[in-house]
Amino acid sequence: MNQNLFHLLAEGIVDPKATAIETPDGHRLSYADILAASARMAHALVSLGVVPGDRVAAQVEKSVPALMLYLASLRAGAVFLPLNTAYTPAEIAYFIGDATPRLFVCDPAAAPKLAPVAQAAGARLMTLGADGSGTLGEAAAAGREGDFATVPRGADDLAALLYTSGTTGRSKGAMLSHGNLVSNTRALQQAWRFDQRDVLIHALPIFHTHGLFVASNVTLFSGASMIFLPKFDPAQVLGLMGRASVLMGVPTFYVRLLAEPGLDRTSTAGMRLFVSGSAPLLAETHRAWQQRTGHAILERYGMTETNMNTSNPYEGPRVAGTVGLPLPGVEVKVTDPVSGETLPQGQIGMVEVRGPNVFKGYWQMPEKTAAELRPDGFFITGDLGCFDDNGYLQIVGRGKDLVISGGLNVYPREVETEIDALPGVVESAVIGLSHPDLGEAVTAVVVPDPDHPATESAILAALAPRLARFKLPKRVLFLDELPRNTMGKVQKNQLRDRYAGLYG
Ligand code: MCA
Ligand code: AMP
Repeated sequence: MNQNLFHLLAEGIVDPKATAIETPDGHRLSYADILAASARMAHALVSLGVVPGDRVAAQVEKSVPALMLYLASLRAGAVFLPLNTAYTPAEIAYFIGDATPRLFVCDPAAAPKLAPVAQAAGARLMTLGADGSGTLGEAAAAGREGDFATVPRGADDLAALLYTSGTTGRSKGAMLSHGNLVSNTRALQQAWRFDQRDVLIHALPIFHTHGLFVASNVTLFSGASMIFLPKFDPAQVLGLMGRASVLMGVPTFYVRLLAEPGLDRTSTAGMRLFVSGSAPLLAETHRAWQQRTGHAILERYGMTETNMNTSNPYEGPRVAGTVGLPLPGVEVKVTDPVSGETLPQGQIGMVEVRGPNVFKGYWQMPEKTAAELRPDGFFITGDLGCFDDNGYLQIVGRGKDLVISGGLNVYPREVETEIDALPGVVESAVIGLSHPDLGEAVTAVVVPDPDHPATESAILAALAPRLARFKLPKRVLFLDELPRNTMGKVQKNQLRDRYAGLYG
């Protein structure tokens, strides 16, 4: 049986005339329109030489054509590789050099600076604008064929490759299969009671798991519709709540919405569900939201490698500060980080997960895969947690050195490597400090060269062309030396304590 995610999605369409996507400019696409548009795009991919198993990489603005590119890649049996629009050409060079895609699709305006990057990786460069312009958009529009035989795929065949930075070394491509994505979509549909009456406010980017898989796949598999916004704007989102039913967001969405004076019980009365994930939701945000709107935000927990693992219940208490219960079909255990033995309930340890949601390993990195994915199928998440008396999981910290800023992951090692290479710097430590809007703010602590000390502005200016803007430190602080333990390891906890409160 064909286990291609798109085939299963299409097979489940009950009403082809129902609206699947609408955009703020009033444009509507029915499910029949999606079938036809993704078919035309899939024909264009095939005509460009894409064969099953090929990677199709894309750094494109969030738009309906961009979503069609994702669906078309699935239909053609290709492996879709979405890339954050904030990545610099230097960052893109690594991803496409590693993944060797057949095609690299970028925004028409970015083509001149990305052409050499595509060429170096041996990828054919195509362009796709948010309005459907560009060489790929034109190729799709030229094809009249509104039908395409979706390529048969098995559950274990790859559907997507999503890069996630490692604590050491370079980013790793997490290989996600059709079976991974479909099983998680179905688990979430069931857990969150999605059906064709739902209208999702889609304000997340579509280059990560949250916006691409959780939000889009769940909506489309349910026959529901989504209001597809190019980016998150709190006033616009609030204004749409009168005719929507669900919002999915990172905690920063909820913090910013709480600053909107119009957020109250009346403006949210038609909504049935607010979901938060990708970073910890502060219990105080959860409580403030409930007081203002009467709704309890449903917090869930996931990862690029595993899709979603746990969720607070739809019916039953949604407990602030917890990420809820394992989703159907997902096993979660808390283990001793050294021995790997399961710990008794209540004890803090490493969170490990197993299930049909767990990825197939890291692209061409068997040693990294072996280090994080146990032979019995449990994936070592790098998150520290414990189960409470009611079986709810709490994430209490991270065993991995990672900063999550506005729902986007920043690996300190990557930023430190760039800073350490700059003139006037002896060494650096990059930490996350509590930030009222972003949750955590990337902050650099630098030991300057006493003879020619680097300045904050010089460091930031030098990093800007190298790193995506969300990775740039919000502040650079200077110290004569970094605190170290007897083993010589930098004590980041001491730095976090010392500068706690920097951002208010
Ligand atoms: C933008 N900037 C940021 C961030 N976003 N800085 C730090 N952290 C960020 N997240 C910078 C920009 O570079 C710019 O800097 C300035 O802030 C304002 O940019 P702007 O575009 O206006 O920002 P924004 O539109 O207000 O964006 C903030 C945001 C956005 C809405 C929170 O970052 C966002 O949509 N985050 C969601 C990310 C997400 O989908 N995560 C899910 C990953 P300058 O002024 O210097 O140019 S999937 C995942 O984690 C797992 C699987 C899971 O469980 O879901
Ligand atoms: P990513 O690499 O983008 O897949 O980020 C996954 C990481 O985000 C997880 O390993 C957690 O550290 C974090 N995360 C996601 N959801 C939550 C949540 N609800 N609470 C705390 N941390 C979360």
